[in-house]
Amino acid sequence: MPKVALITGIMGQDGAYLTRHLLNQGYIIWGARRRSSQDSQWRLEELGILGDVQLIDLDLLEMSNIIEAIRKTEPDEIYNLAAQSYVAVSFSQPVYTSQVNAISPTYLLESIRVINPKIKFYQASTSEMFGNNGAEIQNEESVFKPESPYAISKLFSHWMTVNYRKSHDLFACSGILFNHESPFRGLDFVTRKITSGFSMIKANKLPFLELGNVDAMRDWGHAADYISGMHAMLQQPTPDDYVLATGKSHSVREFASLAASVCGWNPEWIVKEKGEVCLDRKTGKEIIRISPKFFRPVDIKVLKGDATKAREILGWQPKRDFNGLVIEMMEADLARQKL
Ligand code: NAP
Ligand code: F7E
Repeated sequence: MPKVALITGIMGQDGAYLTRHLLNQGYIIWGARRRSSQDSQWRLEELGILGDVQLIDLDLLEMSNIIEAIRKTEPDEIYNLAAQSYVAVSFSQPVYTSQVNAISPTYLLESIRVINPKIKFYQASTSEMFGNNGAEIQNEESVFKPESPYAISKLFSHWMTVNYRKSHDLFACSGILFNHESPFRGLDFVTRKITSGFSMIKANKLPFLELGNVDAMRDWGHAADYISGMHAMLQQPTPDDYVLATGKSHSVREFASLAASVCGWNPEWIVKEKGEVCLDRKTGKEIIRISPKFFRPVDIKVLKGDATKAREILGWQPKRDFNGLVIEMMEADLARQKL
């Protein structure tokens, strides 16, 4: 009998890659998506797998949607990827963020406990939970010091997942994933904002790109690599929590400089009276302006993850590196502009 997986957030970046991965493993996929007036199916369409999944309407804020989805789909595994996933937005929508990211996963866990405690559960936790904890590198034992409503809401659902495992014996795992990107990344996250913005400058549709804190450093991996780790967590004899990360950290400035060079520019960062800018040295054209609009009330300076446990127990390790990721994302956005 093929296994059945219910994936919340199937229309997001990770949902699309996870669906492809599980289809390749012979799973039957139920994709939970919320109603939207915008086209959210494009990732599954681009991967050519939209027709291979069954979709079910589910807004995480409606407990009845969750109960009905679990009853109807009878899953072996639930991957909870749906979230208000924008850290910056969480500062202006803290209550909504907490409801979707903290309370809704609790609805899910409680529904599993009541309907069928044998269902395995994956919770999409995040490196943001570590915040500015002062450690050079973070693993499963590191101190959590969340710095945004997003991180706080995710820490709540992380501990709720751990608690349901301990108190109700659920097979519930928390994947503490560091930033992972791809050509399917949402347009507001900095990596895709850069690659899509640069492609629009090249196509003469945008004069220059505005960014915030370019000195922030993140451990950026490729989303397609991280999906197999999520699946592997639910295939172990016992449930546990795992960090997935590359172990290398780069600044937003490095990401933007490398993406600029893929576009054929020669980037030079200089401080002008109006603030810092990045120029193309060959033409003198401004390609980036630093704007206070995109700075956060609190930001995390640097994140770097230690995925030793995932490597040793899950046999997981990332295949793609930072340079390859930037080049792939930049080339994909140039191709989208037919450049
Ligand atoms: P994403 O592209 O933003 O996808 C999130 C999905 O959640 C979207 O499809 C969204 O639907 C859906 N969603 C939001 N609110 C919902 C609600 N109330 N009910 C039902 N669905 C809702 O995020 P991602 O990058 O794939 O990340 C997947 C998960 O991993 C998220 O939980 C994120 O917080 C977490 N995470 C991500 C990273 C990363 O670097 N990517 C790292 C650590 C953890 P719409 O399509 O309608 O907006
Ligand atoms: O910001 C800086 C910004 O929004 C990265 C989510 O998937 O990963 C993601 O959260 C850094 C921050 O991702 C702009 O201040 C500069 O320091 O791409 P981001 P994030 O906040 O790291 C974690 C692991 C998740 O769990 C989240 O769901 O880049 N930055 N200038 C900017 N960021 C944005 N978005 N836009 C800028 O203009």
